[in-house]
Amino acid sequence: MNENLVRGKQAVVLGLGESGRAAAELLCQKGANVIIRDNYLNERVDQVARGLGARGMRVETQATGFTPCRFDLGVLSPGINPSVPLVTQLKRERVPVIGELELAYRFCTVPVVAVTGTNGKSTTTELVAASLSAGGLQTVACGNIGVPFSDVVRAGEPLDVITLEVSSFQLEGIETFRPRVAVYLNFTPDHLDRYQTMGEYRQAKIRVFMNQTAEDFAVVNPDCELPALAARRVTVSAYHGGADYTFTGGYLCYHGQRVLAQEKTRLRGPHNAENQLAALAVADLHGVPLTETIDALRAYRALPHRCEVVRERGGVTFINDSKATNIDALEKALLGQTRPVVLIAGGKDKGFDFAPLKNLLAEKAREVVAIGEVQDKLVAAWGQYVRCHRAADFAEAVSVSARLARAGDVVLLSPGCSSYDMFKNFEDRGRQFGELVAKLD
Ligand code: UMA
Repeated sequence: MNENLVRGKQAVVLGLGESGRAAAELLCQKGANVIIRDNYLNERVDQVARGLGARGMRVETQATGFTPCRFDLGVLSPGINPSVPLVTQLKRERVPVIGELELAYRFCTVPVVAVTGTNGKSTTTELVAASLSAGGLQTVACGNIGVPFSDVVRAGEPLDVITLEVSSFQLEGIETFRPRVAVYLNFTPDHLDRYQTMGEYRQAKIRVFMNQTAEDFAVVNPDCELPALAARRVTVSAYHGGADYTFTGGYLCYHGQRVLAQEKTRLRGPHNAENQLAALAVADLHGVPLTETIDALRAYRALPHRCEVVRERGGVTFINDSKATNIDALEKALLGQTRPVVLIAGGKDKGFDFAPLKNLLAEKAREVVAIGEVQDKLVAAWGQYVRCHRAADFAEAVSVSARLARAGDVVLLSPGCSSYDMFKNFEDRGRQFGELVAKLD
């Protein structure tokens, strides 16, 4: 973006979470006058608002009221549904509204690798960043993974490439965003509390390709239904022998040649193999020698809250898979279990149909402890196939699970739902699980 397009202009940032704060700081650095609007006033918003206020940015909440003002640009945080009045009013006033990702991209001077998909995005983003770094390229992992893209752009570090995790919410707000490499890992039901249909969710996701040209690359899973792509395709799949990168007999392979045995890495299962294959593909596109990528894949440790063993107690293994915020992730976690499972599942209702998991549950789970907003829905969907219990709160869920588990079992927290009905986020849920499990005698 030409800085003059922002300098001296009146910008409004919607949402004062991580993205909103970062977008406001970037706009301020580029010389815009910035107002930030957030529907909710809480301690965190108040604290961030003070910091920004000291640097000339004004924060308005529903509590303070929104001052009438003519804006030249609106920047939307990804978690805010574009259909809420905060956004529709701006659109009615014909103020151009873009997402935080688009804003950062307009000031970004470095090529971007964008990683999207329903599951595995963060792991793949980290694997890609580690592989590129191993090849001597300066990169950072940012975006939906936690560090806002706008912060990285504002910092202006001399990078060779930006490794960016992108969500469907972020992609809704792009206009010119054009990744040099777009990685599309998989597509399964999620976010049906935001999207009316799966089609709508897919439309948002495939926007990652919309500005790519024949000079760019799309690393895709051939299992995904995709439109014709302008970018050059590289395929990765753990299930399709015909893909460029495959997973065969426990080996990550390139055009049928074994590259690395997965058991030499710390990740397991076909879903992780696809994440690793995507990293191999991206590293190769950047000219990273294979030996360096292999070293990076071998050294990589799984992120917390993803099938993480937190304790062994009396022959029972407690596993924290709090990152499983949709059914597909829960299914993958169950498929990976070789011992009887006591499952803790449930949380905020995102509109999922839980019935399709009933046979897998009957096969893998001894008991289910249901939590959160979807508790009744889970019991109705699974109650005939596996013994289900309702827990009044999370502490009870953990203590009941521990009591139900026998030596040789696994207590698996893999909620299949987001956490916002009971926790700050999935990390908070996973952390509380670890603490409660640690306290069991
Ligand atoms: N708010 C309103 N009005 C509303 C809704 C929210 O004012 O109607 C305000 C809230 O009061 C809050 C702010 O908006 O102050 C929150 O904004 P946000 O939900 O966009 O959250 P951020 O803190 O900016 O975090 C976002 C991503 N969150 C979402 O997309 C929901 C983070 O991804 C990301 O790490 C961060 O930007 C930095 O890029 C998290 C996530 O859960 C991990 N992502 C989803 C997922 O992975 O499934 C998409």
